[in-house]
Amino acid sequence: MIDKKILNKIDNHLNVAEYIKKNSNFLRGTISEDLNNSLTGGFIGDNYSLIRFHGMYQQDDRDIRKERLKQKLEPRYSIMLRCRLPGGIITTKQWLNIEKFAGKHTIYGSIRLTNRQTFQLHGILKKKLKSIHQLLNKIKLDSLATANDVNRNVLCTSNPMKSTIHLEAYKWAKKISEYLLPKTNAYSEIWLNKKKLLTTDIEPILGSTYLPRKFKTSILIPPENDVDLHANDLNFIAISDNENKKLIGFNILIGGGLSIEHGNKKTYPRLSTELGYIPLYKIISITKAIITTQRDWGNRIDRKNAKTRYTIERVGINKFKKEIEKRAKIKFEKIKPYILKYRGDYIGWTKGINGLWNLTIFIENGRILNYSKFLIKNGIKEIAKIHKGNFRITANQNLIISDVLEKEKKNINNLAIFYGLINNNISKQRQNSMACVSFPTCPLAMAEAERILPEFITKIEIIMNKNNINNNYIIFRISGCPNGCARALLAEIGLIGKSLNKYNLYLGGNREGTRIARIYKENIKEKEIFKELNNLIKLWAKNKKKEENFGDFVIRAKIVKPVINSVKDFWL
Ligand code: SRM
Ligand code: SF4
Repeated sequence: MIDKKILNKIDNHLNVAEYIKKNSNFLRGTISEDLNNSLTGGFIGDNYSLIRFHGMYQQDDRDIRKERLKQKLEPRYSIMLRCRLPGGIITTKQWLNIEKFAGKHTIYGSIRLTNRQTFQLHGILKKKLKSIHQLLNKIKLDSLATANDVNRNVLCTSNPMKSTIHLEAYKWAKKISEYLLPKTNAYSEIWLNKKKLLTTDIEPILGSTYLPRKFKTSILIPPENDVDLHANDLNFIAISDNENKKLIGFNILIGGGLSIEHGNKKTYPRLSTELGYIPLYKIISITKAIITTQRDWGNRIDRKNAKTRYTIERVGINKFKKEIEKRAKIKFEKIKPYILKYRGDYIGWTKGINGLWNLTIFIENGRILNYSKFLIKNGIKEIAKIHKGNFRITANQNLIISDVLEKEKKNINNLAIFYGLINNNISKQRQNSMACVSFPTCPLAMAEAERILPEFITKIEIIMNKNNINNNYIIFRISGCPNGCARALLAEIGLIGKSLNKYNLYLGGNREGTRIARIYKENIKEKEIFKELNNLIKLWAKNKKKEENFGDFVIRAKIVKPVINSVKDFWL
């Protein structure tokens, strides 16, 4: 661990995270030594941060933290592991292996689907870490680069129902993910017991100090915006030929992101900016140019200002674009027309144009667990045993049993009904709501999110019923803190945790996910939240134009001013 005082003497410019990376020997640190240290359940010093590059976060159970401190015990440390799963596709064989491990070594045996199309395993003890990495390796998965200053899990529109180009788009998500992976051998040495290579590590794309901050990439197939493109640094919008049969290229959009800090006006959410269109063969050179420009130009002094969106605002979008064109030796063509319409998943059975069936299962909070009423986890396991296709995790924390043959459908349907995976009573409102993990595992949580979402939705459902609009819905999201993991700033109604039981209430995002919500009430408790929602939903039900959605209504009715250019007007 580097002494901060020494650091300041050496250089008082770069932030500490930069020194940790620089001195990590290409992400090795002393992780191996820490693994053998049985005096603590956690990782010490720089390793706390370095294990993130390997896809793991050190956590403790916040519900019992105070009690353990009182008893002079170390917090109950354990590790959350996040898998790398570009486009969210996992084979049923892989699933069965993961589910077996989770059953033995995670909190309540749970698997948590995330809104970046992968899964997290919470509560793994340090001594079990090598086994999970070796298992992942055996089934051709890994958790490399799912956290910290690298390109994260690459998203790809998940619903295969309508699109002939889905498979091609997915292949690109995988290719980009692999292309941008760290090249260091550290992961293999530490977790897979592979020998240290004699050659020197080099990181031709990410560089020896990796990126200034996390970097997020998405591929989306219009009109779906299920991946919420505006939460990502780099976005590829799929463009197909005139017959909509072949992928021909992508529109490129950059600089999206949602995290803020309460009251810190130097932070702001930002929508992605359109750069232009590129044909398929230029994808890799464009990807490299964009990520290396952010690598070289991103702020390494202030981490709160280090993401691509801040770099773009500092240097100007035109300069950023020119640099990309120079590095990639290309000229962007004009953006090709596209429309965005939906963000949700199609819960239930749908038939793809390839003749295969897909069953999208609604998973509340993405939490795959055996509940007392429904054995969700067992149900998915039983389906995995007989299903010949794949599973797909969606960016809305749901699961698709994809590419089901006609002859398989009946058996899968029966299992899904038996285990409560098909439930026609789930309202549209519930389907279009989302929360982040928050308490008890997230160290940054300020207020509850996942644990209170179900009950908050029930209250919204009651209000909708009262106003005879129970067939309608409002995109509703709760983030436990302003890091904004549930993408609450792109919701029609968003709650962002301020402190225990208190939230800021945001209104005015739209259904398509192309408008940022604005703060309406600050620091309010549940009772006040529902008093406000009661009034607002009643007003909407009474005064809305025929197809007018809640987010558009609150803008038209001047309940909140629209956020037009978030860089300038988000904090007004
Ligand atoms: Fe997130 C940090 C959970 C999507 C913005 N996020 C965290 C950590 C790892 C807390 C930490 O740093 O110790 C949370 C772990 C909680 C736990 O116990 O599991 C966490 N983030 C999640 C997940 C699991 C939420 C979910 O319920 O699905 C999502 C995992 C995605 C994945 O598989 O990779 C998740 N996080 C997001 C998103 C949404 C997205 O990417 O589409 C955002 C907002 C978009 C953006 O980046 O602007 C997001 N998470 C953050 C931030 C703020 C980053 C920033 O730019 O400042 C942090 C804090 C940080 O990185 O310092 C954070
Ligand atoms: Fe944790 Fe905050 Fe992200 Fe929720 S939004 S998971 S509380 S970091």
